[in-house]
Formats: sequence, structure tokens, C-alpha cells
Amino acid sequence: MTERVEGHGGQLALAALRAHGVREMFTLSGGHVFPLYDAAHTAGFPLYDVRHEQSAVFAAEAVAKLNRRPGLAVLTAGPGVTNGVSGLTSAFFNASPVLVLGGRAPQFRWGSGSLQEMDHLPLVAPVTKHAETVFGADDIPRAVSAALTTALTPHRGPVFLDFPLEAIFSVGDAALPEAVAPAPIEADPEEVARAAGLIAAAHRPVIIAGSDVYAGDAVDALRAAAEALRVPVFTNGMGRGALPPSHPLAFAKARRVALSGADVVVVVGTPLDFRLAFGDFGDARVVHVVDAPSQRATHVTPAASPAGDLRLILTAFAEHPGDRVDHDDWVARLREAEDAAKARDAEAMAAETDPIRPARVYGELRRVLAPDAITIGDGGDFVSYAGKYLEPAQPGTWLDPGPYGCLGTGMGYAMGARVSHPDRQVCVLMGDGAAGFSLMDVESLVRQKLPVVIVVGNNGIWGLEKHPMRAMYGYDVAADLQPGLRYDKVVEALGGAGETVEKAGDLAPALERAFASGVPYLVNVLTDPADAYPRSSNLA
Ligand SMILES: Cc1ncc(C[n+]2csc(CCOP(=O)(O)OP(=O)(O)O)c2C)c(N)n1
Ligand SMILES: [Mg+2]
Repeated sequence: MTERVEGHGGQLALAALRAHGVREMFTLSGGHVFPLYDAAHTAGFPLYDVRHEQSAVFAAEAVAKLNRRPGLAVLTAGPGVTNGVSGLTSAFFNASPVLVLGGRAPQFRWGSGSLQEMDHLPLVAPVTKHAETVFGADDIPRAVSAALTTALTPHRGPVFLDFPLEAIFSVGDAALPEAVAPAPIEADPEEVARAAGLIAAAHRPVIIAGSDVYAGDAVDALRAAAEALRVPVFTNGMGRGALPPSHPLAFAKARRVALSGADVVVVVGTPLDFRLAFGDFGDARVVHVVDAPSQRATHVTPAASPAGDLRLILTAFAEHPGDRVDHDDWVARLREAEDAAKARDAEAMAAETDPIRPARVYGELRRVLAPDAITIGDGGDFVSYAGKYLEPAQPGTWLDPGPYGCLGTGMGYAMGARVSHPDRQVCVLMGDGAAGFSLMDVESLVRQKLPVVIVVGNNGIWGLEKHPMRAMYGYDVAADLQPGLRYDKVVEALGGAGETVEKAGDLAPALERAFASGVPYLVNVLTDPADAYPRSSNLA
């Protein structure tokens, strides 16, 4: 029998949110959405507030990415919603199931010039899977439930609803739709078999696995497929850690050798975008495995592109009945390149330079981070180094901004991670430039007792822009920040703690103090501004 719910608009929304596994709300106060707060407060539903709406959406996105369940941000009408647009767009690029509920000026006097009266839909429609205004309280459970189903259906992504003032404040009653998990999309079996055949017949195959493999709960199937067909695996985004670094088929450093030497490149659960040379790997044939037909590339034509539930497709690869070509030489060649690169990295990560180079920061961090630590990258070069030197040991532990590349995710992602995993280390790796976007939200973390460690690579510049601009023009503008700025003092002033580190030998004790402190703690590492992340190819 269908359950019925009654109450004001906020309560009607909350009933549908809970039915779909939403467990917390991120927000910044605004009168237009008070009924949602009232519903949460009265029901004891966790509510976290922030100092800028983008942090609320980023926090919701972190919850969605880490836990594979919907994340919720509630934004007040007008500026609340517009401040959330970069967060929504990041979630759209990342296929993260985020629901943003917006307030909205009253409908009954629309056009008369109410406070913050604007139609949000044209603004958010291009960066959401669904955007809708819900005009009556009775319609709220249906709309929330349908929006969440859409968000969770592969290819996943954000959805947006707004409620005119009178809709959310009035009382209604309605049926609560049952939350049904989306049925898996079955890929065309012939396309799957053709893809598996191509991989099995390859002499030098490579798999690159991305975020949708984790989002689609296909990590075990990926491993089974890689082992059965004996294919070396590289990862990006939330795919990182899908195979433990010790696995004989797990690779990270030998990417260039792999992609320039491969005869078949299998890209799973990530687009053929700039991070993957737009899907152009020379003579190699490309197999692109996507979680929905909409994700097939239109700018290149892969040799095969099965579209559907990734777990089912990868399991079918694992069970491929035909012979496979022996790849042992190829795997050994890549292992040799990987080991050589690892030895070079180890040297860089131990280097005793003055000023400190970013590599050393990661060398020290690797010693203190637990295997299940959540690491978050928000910055330019400093974060590229994090990608290079940190090796996530488990899937679902690495949060980068994804292909939208939006600076400012740091404190929002940290909040979402801390709320999701109260017992784990949460460590934000931040450029000093990136720090400017969200550091005020340390106040939100302090006040709500959400400790995280922030390591700032403080080179006094927008490094990823300054170095390229100099290379291009011989000079640079708009690329300098104050050198040696005490970002640790900012965190201290906001109620947290921190310290500045100038000598490599002081890094380890500082990081230990940070993780033991139990408060938001910023380790402000003064790094070498002359150090530029080497970007010699678009495979970086
Ligand atoms: C919201 C946003 N604004 C601007 C950029 C362009 N951008 C990319 S990297 C970067 C420099 C980042 O500097 P910092 O955080 O200090 O890291 P560093 O490169 O110095 O290590 C900038 C400005 C962006 N990606 N996102
Ligand atoms: Mg910088």
C-alpha cells in the first residue's frame, strides 16, 4: 500500500528525501527555505550550514561521490541559487547525484518585483539532468522522488527543484512514491562480445578506469575483467584505488609508455576528454565502455562502445569465453617503466631542498596517511603533484574537482567527507590561490566540530597560470599572491589551529600535530615558487 504523508512543504519534501536515502542537508540560511529547516530540525535530521552556497553544493557532491547516494543542498532564492551554479556544474561534469532544492519568490505575485524574484530554471537547466518549479505542496513528494530517481539513473547527475514561497509554506498531503532503484541498463550483448574479443585479441591492451566504475559499484567487476584478460589498469578520478597499488595489474606512472605503445585502449566509465588525449591514442584501437548511450563519444568513433550497466559489462568481459593473446611481455615492460618511475619519484619525495618542493610534502604525507584516508585536491600545480605522488589504496578515497576543474571545492568537499566518514583522516591539499575561495568555511567546520587537516602548498603564486604565461609571453600578470602569507593564522582566527613550515625536516612533526589536533588544522608549507609541474603533453 502506498504511504501517505502530510504536513507543510518542508515536511513533504523531507519524507521523499529520506525515502531515497538522503541523510543530511547542507545549506546557508534564507527565509525562502525555512520550512525545509523546520522539517529537518523537528525530525532530528542532520543539517550543516556554510558561509558560501558553493560550499553547500560541493559538500553535497562529496557525499554523493564518496557514498554513491544522493547529496542534498538547500539554497535560498536568487543569490543563494546563483552562488551554487559552479557547484551544480561540477556535479554535472562529474555525474554526481546531487539534488539542489531552491527557494523561489511567491508565484501569486510573480512579476510584481518580490525580493530575489528570478526564474532559476533557464540558468540551471543546461547543467542539470532535470530542473523544475513545483507549484503546489501536494506535488512536492512526487517531484522530489522523481528528481532523485533521475539523479541516480546512469548516467547520473545533478537535479534542481525550486518551490515558490506559498508552495513550500503551505500544508498538503500526498502519496509518498516508493523509492525504486533504477533498473540496470543492459548493454547490447553483441557490442559487449565484440569489445571483449578486441581486448582478448590485443597484444598490448590497456584499461583506463574512471569515476563511473566506482559510482556504478563496478570495482570488483573491473578487477575480475582485468585479471581474466590480464590487462594493465590505469585509473583517474574516483576510479583511483580501484585496484590496490600492490596489485600486479595496477599501474599509475607508466601511462605514457602504455598509451604510446598500446594496440587496444579500453576506457571505462570516463569520457574521452582532454585528460585522455580526446580519445586519440595513435594507431591503437579504442574501446569505450560507458554507463549510458548518452555518454558515447561523438568526436571520435571507437572500435566498440558498449553502453550500459558497467558491472554487467565488465563481468561479461571477465567471462569472455574465447582465447586471449599472451600479454606477459607487455605487462613486464610496463612494470619495468613503472618501477623506474617509482624510483625517480621516491628520490624527489625524499629531497631535502630549501625552499621545500611539493614532492617532499607528499613524501611526508604518505607516511602519515592511513589507507582509508580521504584526500581532497583543490589547487593547481600543488594538486597535480598530489595526483602524481599520492596513491589511493582504496577506491572512494580520492576527491578531485573533475574535468570542470573548478577551484574552491576544498572546504565543501572536506565537510562532505568528514560528515560521511567521522572516523577517518580527511586531508585537503590546497594551493594558496585555491585557499582564497573557501577558507572562510573553516569557521563552519570549527563551529560544527568537523575537524579536517588542510595542507597548503604556499608558493605565493597562481602557479599553474604564472608559469605557462611566462613561457608564452615572457612576462606574467595577475598571477602573484602575497608570498609567505600566514594562512595558518587565518584558520587560527576562525577557531582552528595551524602552523607554518619552512624547512623540509619540520614537515613530519607538523603533520603529526595536525592529525592529532582534533580541530581544523592548517599546515602552511612555504614551497618553491620556481618549481613548475612539468606538462609536456596533454596526457598529464
Ligand atoms: C574557479 C576557477 N578560477 C580560475 C581557474 C584557473 N586556474 C586553474 S589553476 C589556477 C592556479 C591555482 O593556483 P594555486 O591554487 O595557488 O595552486 P598552484 O598552481 O600555485 O600550486 C587557476 C587560477 C580555475 N580552474 N577555477
Ligand atoms: Mg599557488
